[in-house]
Amino acid sequence: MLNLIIFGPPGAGKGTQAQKIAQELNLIHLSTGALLREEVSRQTNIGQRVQAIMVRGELVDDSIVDEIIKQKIENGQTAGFIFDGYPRTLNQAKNLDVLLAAKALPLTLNLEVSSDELIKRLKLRGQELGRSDDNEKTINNRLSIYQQQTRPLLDFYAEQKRLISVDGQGTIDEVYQRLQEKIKKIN
Ligand code: B4P
Repeated sequence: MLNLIIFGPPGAGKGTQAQKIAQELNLIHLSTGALLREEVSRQTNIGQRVQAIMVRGELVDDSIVDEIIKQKIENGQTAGFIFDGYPRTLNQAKNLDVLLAAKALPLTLNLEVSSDELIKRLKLRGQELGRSDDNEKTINNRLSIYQQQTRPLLDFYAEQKRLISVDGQGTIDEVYQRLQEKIKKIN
């Protein structure tokens, strides 16, 4: 079994690259952002609780995302998972290791992209898709929350030699090719 985490700040290309990797390696792609947006659009109990938090660009409670991921892992018959947007806190990272301990601990693929490029991509997506969290104020909030709460996970994975970093700038295909080269060495 191969379990991967695609990691990086908002706008780094996690969702974009995770889809391609999942298709090629036949992995289940789990995006907590997409799963939460689905809860919001269906106006479930969870959706109603997280809607305002997501619009502000803040992190949803660990307990909510941990439970969503737990259920997906338990129900998924697969060669492996690619986690996209999860984990985002140290508690989430530890929870994921517990859930996967009996299977295979995940390796982390980290996309490195400059702040200027991140802001450019997210603003463009805001104009094209109208996502409520892709406006200037929320983008800045998401980037600073990433620095404070999510980026420290890089040390957690590096210390355990489970971190692979890749240049996330360039075209989508160029980045994908860099990721493929790294993944070939794991397999
Ligand atoms: P996400 O959906 O994960 O939002 P994201 O960080 O912006 O990543 P996304 O995958 O969508 O964008 P990507 O970088 O691929 O989370 C949204 C919200 O949900 C969070 O703010 C939070 O509130 C909540 N949430 C989710 N998970 C959570 C968790 N675990 N704990 C707590 N809360 C959680 O792409 C961005 C854009 O760049 C796209 O338009 C893409 O087309 C473009 N792009 C990609 N690669 C490119 C390239 N190489 N060149 C040019 N453009 C590129």
